[in-house]
Amino acid sequence: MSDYVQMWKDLGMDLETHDNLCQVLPTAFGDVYLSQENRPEGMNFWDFVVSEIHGIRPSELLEAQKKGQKVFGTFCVYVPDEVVIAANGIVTGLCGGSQFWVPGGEKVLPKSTCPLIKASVGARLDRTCPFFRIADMYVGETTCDGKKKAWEILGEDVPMYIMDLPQMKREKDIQKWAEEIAAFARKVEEFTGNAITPETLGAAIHTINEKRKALARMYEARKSKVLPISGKDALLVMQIAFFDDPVRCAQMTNKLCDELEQRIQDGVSVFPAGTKRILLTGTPLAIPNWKLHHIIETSGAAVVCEEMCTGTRYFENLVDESQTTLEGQFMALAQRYMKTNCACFTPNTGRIDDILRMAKEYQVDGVIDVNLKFCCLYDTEGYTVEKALKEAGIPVLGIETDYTDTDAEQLRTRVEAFVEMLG
Ligand code: BJ8
Repeated sequence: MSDYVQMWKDLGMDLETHDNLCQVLPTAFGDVYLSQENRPEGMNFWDFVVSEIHGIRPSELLEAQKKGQKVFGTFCVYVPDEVVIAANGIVTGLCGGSQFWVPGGEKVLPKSTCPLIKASVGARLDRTCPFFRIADMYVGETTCDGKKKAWEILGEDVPMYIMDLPQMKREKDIQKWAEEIAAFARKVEEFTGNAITPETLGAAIHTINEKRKALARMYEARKSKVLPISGKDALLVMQIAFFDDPVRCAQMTNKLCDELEQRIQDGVSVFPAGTKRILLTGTPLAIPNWKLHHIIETSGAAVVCEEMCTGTRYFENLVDESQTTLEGQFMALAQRYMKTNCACFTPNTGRIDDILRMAKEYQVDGVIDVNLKFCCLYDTEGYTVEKALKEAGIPVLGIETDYTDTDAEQLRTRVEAFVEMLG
């Protein structure tokens, strides 16, 4: 990635500290990813993107900015990309998934904040992530308390717009979310200088639906008894999907899926027959958080599905494309986004239904409920999740972890015992 040094300098990044990240990432990626056997050839694209993660996409974003496009950084799957794209803007994910950024976040946040928030704030304030430097505006949302307060700190440093997400799913809440999306659209129009019309919003809705369909197709392949792709590889595709151009992302995912479907037909599996199938549920796994997948898949099991925002919550449910007015489209967006089941909602029974449904669809042997340390929402909801699974006779293991490696061996012991218990 050394070709990008000048770009990072121009972005005002702390090059010395950033160098440390550039040194450890390839080794971590090699250990976790390149050690796998029989990977689909279609993964070459995603490997390439990771190898250039702080170079290739950031330089594309800078080129787009030179042509007048605005870049919006987001942290949550409730923020509708479609609205930004309709105004010729670009969306990039900004969640931090590495311990590398956590100490930077702890300079301003309580230590008892979840690592995802600490890493995101640290990446910005320590100037060690180009995406955080490039985004012209950040879009936050009122999901959890930690994030709400973090926006106030980030807002001192960068233009910040916050969407007020309802915490219940009554008719009036969906209506309120449609109004919130309409207000966001006005802000985006003002910030980009481009009008959003039913035509541009309709086209953007179609683009993002196509990306959702491609990701859903990859997950469909993971339902097969013949597993054509590892959980680690599928996770990588999901993580990059938050950063990549949506049209290219759909194209490359569909290309990968052609190969996966062929593999299923030919009986080519990346795991031996009888490998235990695990559904992961819980808090998101932002790039480069590959810790739990790696532990599970080197402990005799395979991750076949993630009921997470870096998983099914990102692509399930399409937006109705038949609306022809902005009002109708904002409501269609609100209806689709409010079908996402995050623990910040009460009640959140839809998530329990999803988990039970997915356990069947993906033919899982057991579920691991993973919670990022200090995420009170998912930690508390773990009670309901685990109770429902036990009642359904599905083995479940609850895990709490962070981005450090200090608990890796302890986690491995627990995961191995769980897999063994699955028989
Ligand atoms: S829709 S999961 S992306 S809010 S893990 S920061 S909740 S303390 S990330 Fe999330 Fe949107 Fe929900 Fe998904 Fe807070 Fe919990 Fe941390 Fe979290």
